[in-house]
Amino acid sequence: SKKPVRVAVTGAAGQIGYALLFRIASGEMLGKDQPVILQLLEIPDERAQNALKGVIMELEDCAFPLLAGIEAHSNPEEAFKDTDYALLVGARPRGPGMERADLLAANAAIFTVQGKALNKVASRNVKVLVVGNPANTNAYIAMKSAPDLPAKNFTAMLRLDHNRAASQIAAKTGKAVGDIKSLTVWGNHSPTMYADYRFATINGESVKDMINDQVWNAEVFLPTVGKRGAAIIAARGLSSAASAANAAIDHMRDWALGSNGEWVTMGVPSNGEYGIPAGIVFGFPVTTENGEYKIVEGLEIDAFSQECINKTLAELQGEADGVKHLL
Ligand code: NAX
Repeated sequence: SKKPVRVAVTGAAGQIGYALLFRIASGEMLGKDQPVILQLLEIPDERAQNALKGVIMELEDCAFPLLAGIEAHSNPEEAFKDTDYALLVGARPRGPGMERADLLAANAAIFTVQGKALNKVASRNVKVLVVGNPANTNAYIAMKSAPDLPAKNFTAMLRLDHNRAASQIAAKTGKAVGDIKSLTVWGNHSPTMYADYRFATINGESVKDMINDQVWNAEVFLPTVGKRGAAIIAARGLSSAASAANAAIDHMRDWALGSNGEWVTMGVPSNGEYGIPAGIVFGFPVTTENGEYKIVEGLEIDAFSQECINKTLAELQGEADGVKHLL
């Protein structure tokens, strides 16, 4: 049987953590033959650490055959020790009256510390997924704080936006969501993201031709996907958790085990593709194989798409400028 791998999860006592850890431990992320050791991080606060203890009791009570160990931590340098995968879910939420700049600064502090800790103690091949918002900029900060690790190992979660886009397209076309191929979401995980179905197909047929309605694209589809998080908060009184955890599983599973030639969306540091400045963590279409992702290149960007990409890029550059002095 395989040697266990180490999976660090931050914010482990939060709502996404509660929807995520059980699926990692059951083998849905890394395969039904891959034992895992969970290295869980929470803030030192007594309530958070107690909640974490409760989650660990429940994990134990599942008696997952693949769960080879569970650790609880309050120090990132211990939580990230030798870790092969790091899911950075914990972040500072926007409090009442908190300005965007304060939010950026609070998260910059968290992700600087965590980036440095990864740099110091994680496996040199660690695969990092940042879920905590602002996810792209937090990934950028962690990456910049970890100069000894390959930049390409730092990614941000755009997969929830991708999956939301797929579900809207399935509803619009009346086709099965699992048959949708070559969909992507460009840019920032925020309402400015650009979900792009121009290249998408269903059973070989073009989705764009099937829908053939640019007004629906611009005025219904994009705002629906972009504001889906807010719609869920309005309905549930809490932000998306199970769907976010599911997207994190999808992202890591595809990265680790491959996408079999299919496109998936990941937020990854640009190497200059599509004119996105190098280093900016941007949602791109990628394919994955042998534990590596590759940005799909050479796609045509029409005027409407360019405008959408420019808008989400401008927002990301604004966020990067906002934390520049902290790095
Ligand atoms: P919760 O508030 O339920 O849980 C967050 C947990 O993180 C808390 O238990 C908190 O104590 C812990 N935490 C805070 N700072 C920490 C630190 N420095 N080290 C370790 N743990 C820390 O939030 P939840 O609903 O689980 O959401 C977590 C994050 O995901 C939020 O930032 C949220 O905005 C973000 N999301 C990102 C999504 C994406 O698609 N990228 C979608 C879903 C979600 O909104």
